[in-house]
Amino acid sequence: MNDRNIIQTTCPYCGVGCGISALVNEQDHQVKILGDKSHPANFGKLCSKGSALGETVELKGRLLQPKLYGRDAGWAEALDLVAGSFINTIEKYGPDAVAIYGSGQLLTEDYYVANKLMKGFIGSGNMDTNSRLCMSSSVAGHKRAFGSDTVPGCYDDYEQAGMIILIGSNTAWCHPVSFQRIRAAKEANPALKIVVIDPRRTSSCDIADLHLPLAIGSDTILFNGLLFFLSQQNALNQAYIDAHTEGFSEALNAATISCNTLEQVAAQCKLDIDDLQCFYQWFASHEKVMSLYSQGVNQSSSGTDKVNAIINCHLATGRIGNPGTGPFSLTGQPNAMGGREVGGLSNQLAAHMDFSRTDDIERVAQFWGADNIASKPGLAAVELFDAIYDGKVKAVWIMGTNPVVSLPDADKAIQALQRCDFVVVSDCIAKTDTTALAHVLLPALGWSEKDGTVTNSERCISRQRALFHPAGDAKPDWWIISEVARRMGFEQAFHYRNASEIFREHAALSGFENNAGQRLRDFDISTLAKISQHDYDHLQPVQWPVNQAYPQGRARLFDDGQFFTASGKAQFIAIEPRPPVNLPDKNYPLILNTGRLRDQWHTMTRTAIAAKLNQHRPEPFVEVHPIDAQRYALLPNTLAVIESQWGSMIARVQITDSQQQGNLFVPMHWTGQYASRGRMGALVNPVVDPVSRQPESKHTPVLIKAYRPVWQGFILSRRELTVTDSEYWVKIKGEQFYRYELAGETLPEDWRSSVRKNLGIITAENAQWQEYQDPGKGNYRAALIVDNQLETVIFITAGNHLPERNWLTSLFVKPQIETRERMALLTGMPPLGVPDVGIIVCACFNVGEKTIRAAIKEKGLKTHQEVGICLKAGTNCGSCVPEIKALL
Ligand SMILES: Nc1nc2c(c(=O)[nH]1)N[C@H]1C(S)=C(S)[C@@H](COP(=O)(O)OP(=O)(O)OC[C@H]3O[C@@H](n4cnc5c(=O)[nH]c(N)nc54)[C@H](O)[C@@H]3O)O[C@H]1N2
Ligand SMILES: Nc1nc2c(c(=O)[nH]1)N[C@H]1C(S)=C(S)[C@@H](COP(=O)(O)OP(=O)(O)OC[C@H]3O[C@@H](n4cnc5c(=O)[nH]c(N)nc54)[C@H](O)[C@@H]3O)O[C@H]1N2
Ligand code: SF4
Ligand SMILES: [Mo]
Repeated sequence: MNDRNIIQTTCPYCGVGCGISALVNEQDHQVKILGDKSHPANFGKLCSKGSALGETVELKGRLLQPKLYGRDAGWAEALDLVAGSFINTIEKYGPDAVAIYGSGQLLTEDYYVANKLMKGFIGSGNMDTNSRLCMSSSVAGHKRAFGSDTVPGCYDDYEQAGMIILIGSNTAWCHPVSFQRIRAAKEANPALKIVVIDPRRTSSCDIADLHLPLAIGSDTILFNGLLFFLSQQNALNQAYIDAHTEGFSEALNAATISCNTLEQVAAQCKLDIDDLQCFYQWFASHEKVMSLYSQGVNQSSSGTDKVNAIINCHLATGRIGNPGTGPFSLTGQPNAMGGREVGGLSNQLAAHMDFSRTDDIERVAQFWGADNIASKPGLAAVELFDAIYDGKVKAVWIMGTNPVVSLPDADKAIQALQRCDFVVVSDCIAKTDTTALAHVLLPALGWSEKDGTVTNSERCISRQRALFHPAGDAKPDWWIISEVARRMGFEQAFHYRNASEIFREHAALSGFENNAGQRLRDFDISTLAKISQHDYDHLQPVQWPVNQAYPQGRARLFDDGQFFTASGKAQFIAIEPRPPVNLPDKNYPLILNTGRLRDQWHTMTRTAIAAKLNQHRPEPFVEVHPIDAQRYALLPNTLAVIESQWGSMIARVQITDSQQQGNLFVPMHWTGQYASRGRMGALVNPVVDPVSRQPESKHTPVLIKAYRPVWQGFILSRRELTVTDSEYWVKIKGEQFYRYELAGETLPEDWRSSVRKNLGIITAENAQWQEYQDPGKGNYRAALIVDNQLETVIFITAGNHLPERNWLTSLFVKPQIETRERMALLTGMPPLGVPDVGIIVCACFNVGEKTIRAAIKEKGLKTHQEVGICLKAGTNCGSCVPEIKALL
């Protein structure tokens, strides 16, 4: 490989938006991933997920051809069918009977075209996106306070801040490269105070001076309390309030009514009063405060109020727009921000214009040459799927999202799509829980083939560049949408030949009637409206606005105290705290909280392909506080059923006091592709915030009880098997093997024939079986060796004891299996003298827990840095440092 094969692109996962230098080997379809040292989001650093991208570009499992009602088809037929069905539905039932449900994982160009088609030309507002489940409370909160959806600050502020508050954000796992930057800032400046506000003690607490484990949903009380405290302590910036804001006294009044003593706030938030006071005092005494927040704030029935309660405190102290200060919404998806720029939410129109102003509607209609533009907002995600369920929306096109996993009340979403007349899904992966329900499947390019732009949390626009030629018949999303639009009769408006044409149009719209002097709209990249193909191809990361006043982009907004409201002043919002909707009761006494794991991305369609990323947390689990575990008779590592009024799941019990009593936590990632009963969305409360329409994903009343299968076991197999007939199964891809965790409710008469027959395990001529059966105890163990390599191991028991999987799994990468290993196989334990690495802690360098423990003990290691020097663990992305510290 030489320099010519190095392509600069952007990571397709989180909103940090890290730059990647990809060393491409087109011939072998392989790519080596390195951090791009010149990219301002990461300066060369990557986390475990970004580093493992090379393992996800394989073509196995990709959707490579259009499929119509289950059969392969060509593009022309597929596009005609989609266009024809949409036209027929619109003719019969009107434009609001069709919808597009998009995603913050589409590129800006894709997103722009989808939105333009639905709102501009079909004439319905029914284009919404998974960002409704993600950022819509932030969008709504920003608009209420600033008159625009503006993230004022930037990553450089981390180093300049005196205090950083992480609110409802597990930054260590969800924005790892930003977290490493904050950690480094703290190491360089130990006076930097870090406060984590999260009901759970997460890995992000590793660098915290203070952790406030507040009651779920009580953030508005906490920040109202802070506003009142600041006024009591004379810690307000009255000059700023007077000059640049409106509505302060109403906001303070509301705070005074609801949250006027520390005791009251502490009791309602279930916090220690000294900790609360400490936080308030630190906030009062630090001039440079940043509030970083994410889904613990947004995903709530009072999400928008939470956002404004936080912003209120920044406005009251004038801490916004200047280095090291400000509220900072950490965006989730790689292009959550780009989606907002093009107007992907059903209440938005385009280029930060929305349906609330008729002059916006006229302006966009004029720019697009659209005489049929929608005039009112469309349905928001949860309501959209309700409307599909009710038969009001009859044709839907889903792009780049997996709603039957990620929506609340997700079983209802399945039923909705089952009832729907016409379901189109564009995805790059063939088998997902949502593609399973599609009438038409359209193959989209994957990350490594796509070409366009994304915008990260700090408003930085970066290029994603194609590393490989398109796989199979896959096409860019913008192309697919444009082709359908043209077939629907909108030839003129969708005549795009490449992504840069779309980008230029998008940039031009942002500047259209947006004269800098008039301060109409924050989003303005008009300088890029005439960008040449060459310059687009070489576009370097740039933070919007990029206009006449700021041709090189702008790091911070609001430094001049000017906002995009009618008066030019920021608005305080009076917050009346409300409890979450649907509280626990005697039937459903616990609260289910949901969220993310370090090494998986959402519904696992891509991260679960990388064996490396499946090691950290291989199975769906539920975190339970020790007292709750006792109360509900749950033992560690056994299975439990969790039920809400909407649905149920099964997960492995993990008992931990990082969880509050009364709360459970499950990861959001597992789907029907990887687990029989792991879809947590089935349980989740479908209540939405009244302003943002964002669902309450972090607060569902549930019950938990032990699940007692008749038998349980696991299979490790070099080849993929079909194991779907046991009640509980989980499939995990490993390094040259597949692991299946199983449990069932009926014992077969004979394991031997049952297992071999049902699993279709080969018995080649040169295959050697080892077997042990103890029908009395219900134990069955078997190993199959083919050509001196381990092919399959099976461990089943009607009791509780099963060996750990680590040593057995390590045998699959060995070219030959040794005699002493073969002898030990059915014990499941390594022969004497062979080390067992334990559960993998460091995914980057594959270092296991037992290896780290042994090194700590034998070499007397005292710090995570020493562990790093000795074993390399924790020295790449650093996301496992909290776990290494816990082992120390
Ligand atoms: N590894 C990984 N990283 C990701 C993703 C991924 O799938 N995997 N997804 C990306 C996306 S799209 C997003 S949106 C972000 C999300 O990033 P985060 O928001 O950081 O992730 P979550 O784990 O969903 O939730 C964060 C925390 O909110 C807490 N929380 C729950 N309820 C409350 C509450 O009422 N108040 C407060 N203060 N906290 C509460 C939870 O306990 C949880 O620890 O991550 C992005 N990064
Ligand atoms: N209970 C609960 N529910 C949640 C959350 C939570 O914390 N708790 N978080 C919510 C949040 S913040 C989010 S962002 C959502 C995420 O939820 P989803 O959006 O449903 O999850 P993904 O797995 O990211 O789905 C992306 C899909 O797009 C496909 N894809 C990837 N790239 C492309 C592309 O370029 N083009 C096309 N056409 N397809 C592509 C992938 O294969 C995958 O099937 O989940 C939400 N749901
Ligand atoms: S922090 Fe990790 S997942 Fe997020 S953009 Fe960077 S490398 Fe990708
Ligand atoms: Mo998200």
